[in-house]
Order: sequence, then structure tokens, then C-alpha cells
Amino acid sequence: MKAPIGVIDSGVGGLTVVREMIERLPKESIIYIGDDARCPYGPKSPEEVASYTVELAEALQHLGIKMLVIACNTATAAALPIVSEAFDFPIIGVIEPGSRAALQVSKNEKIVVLGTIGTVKSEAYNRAILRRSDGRAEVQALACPNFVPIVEAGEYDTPQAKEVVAETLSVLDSDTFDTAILGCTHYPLLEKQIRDYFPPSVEIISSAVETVKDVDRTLRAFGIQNKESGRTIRFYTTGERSEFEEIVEDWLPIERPVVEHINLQAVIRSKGRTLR
Ligand code: I24
Ligand code: DGL
Repeated sequence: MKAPIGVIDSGVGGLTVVREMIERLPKESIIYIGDDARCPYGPKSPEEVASYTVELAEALQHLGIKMLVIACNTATAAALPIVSEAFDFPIIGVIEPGSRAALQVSKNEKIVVLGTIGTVKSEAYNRAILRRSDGRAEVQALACPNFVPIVEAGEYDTPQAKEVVAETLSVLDSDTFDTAILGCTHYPLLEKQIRDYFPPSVEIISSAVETVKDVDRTLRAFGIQNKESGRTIRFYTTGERSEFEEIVEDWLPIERPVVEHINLQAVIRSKGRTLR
């Protein structure tokens, strides 16, 4: 099936998932929407995040997708069950894949999740991990609200970043877990700092790769892989086109990326007509 896979995020962070998709799913077309106008989702209420997430999914439905990936941890935590009920195409989030990977590498089933305030408050990771381990796992979750601003300031590889990471993680006792999940799109950019802070025995899981394995499995399970050649990748932002484009060019191996501004309500209201 030639239709694109939709990917949604609160902004540009979900490009970490797109990067893995480009590499691991070379035949699949992609449409990405980043909700930069309303980013960050991390500090917002679950009701607000859920309504934004449904709106993004609805816009992609109008643009004609065959499956949806919610690349944002906060949106997955707040809205995956709601969105899954509301649409006919298969939908996957980033929390199940990350939880599964953590349980696979952990020796003692003691896991810490790092995420936004919304993700931590939702306890969605705690529930996913406990369900998968038949209640055996011990899960701690820590909100790291200072991490996203450091990454977005482009300061993820600085002494200040190292300091903020150390200060934030200092409340954890590293004897009480052997695996840490980077439960936010932006945290892979701080992986070096997080790695350097924890003892070497702590395994670090980032969910992007695991999520793309799930996408691949889902495409096969539904028999909707693309077998034709000439895939396309398009990006939409609810915010500034040019800023978004710079980050895409910097982050993805795409020569001349197609990036456009999107008005979600205009797309949703344009009944039946797909804007292509
Ligand atoms: N990284 C992120 N968001 C930003 C940024 C960044 N600015 C510099 N870098 N800005 O997220 C957010 C606000 N913008 C976004 C675009 O539209 C308008 C508002 C992390 C991105 C992860 C892929 C630093 C930076 C970069 C390129 C790649 C990675 C990166 F410029 F961290
Ligand atoms: N994309 C969000 C996440 O993965 C991080 C940025 C935000 O707070 O919106 O949780």
C-alpha cells in the first residue's frame, strides 16, 4: 500500500523517530506534523494534550495516511487510548516499545523512566511496564522539566547541560535500578550527559529504534507495506516553516526537504478533499 505513514509530535522532537524510519523503512512514505505553535506539551494538562493529539490525527486522516505513529511521549501518555478508539487506521505510540525494550535488557526489572511532567504524572510507563512484567517490575519515574529547554537552546553538549543533568538526576539512587528509559523525544540528545552521570552498569533505552521495529511489524501484520518505488517524505508545522526546515536539514539525511506550514482546522474542515 502506497499511502504514507503519519507521524505526529508536539514539535521537532519526533524527528528522532523519523530518522530511524528513514533508515529502517526505506520504501515507506512519511507525512510528519509538528505542533510547534503549541509546543511544549510536557507541562500542559492531559485533557489539553489529548485534544491537540486528536486534532493532529484528524488532519492526517484528511491527508490520507495508512497508519499513525504518535512520536511524542507526552501525547502517547495522554491520548493513545483515546486516539486508538477514534480512528480506523492502526496507531502506535512510543511508550509500549520503550517499556518492552527496557524489560528485555534489565536484569533485575528495576527501571527508572525520565520524562516530562505530563508523562510522569500520567504513570503510563509505570502501567505499561508492570503489565508486561506481570507486576514484578519496580518502576520509578522522574520528571526532568529542564531538559527540553536545554536541547531547544542548542546547548545539549555544554558544561551547563552536564550540570543540569547531574542536578536533576541527583535525587535518584543508582543502586535502585539497572535500566533508564529516555521517555521524551528530546532526551537522546542528552544521552552522553546522562550516560556519563550514571554508573556504567545502568543500561539506557531510547525508544525511537524500538518504535520503528513496531511500525515494521504492524505494517506486515496488516499487509500494508509499500512495495512500489519512489517514496516521499513531507513535513508540516503549525509554527514557523523556515525554523522547522533548518532543524530538518540539520537532523535528517534529506537534501531538499519539503516543509510547509499547516492550518489544522482548515485541513479538517475541507471535507473529503485531500490537500495533495
Ligand atoms: N532542537 C529542538 N527544538 C528546537 C533545537 C531547537 N532549536 C535548536 N535546536 N527548537 O528539539 C524548538 C522551537 N522551534 C522548532 C522549529 O519551529 C519553530 C520552533 C530537538 C530536535 C531533535 C531532532 C538544536 C538542534 C538542531 C538540530 C538538530 C538537533 C537539535 F538545531 F537538538
Ligand atoms: N515531544 C515531547 C515528549 O516526547 C517533548 C517536548 C514537549 O514537551 O512537547 O514528551
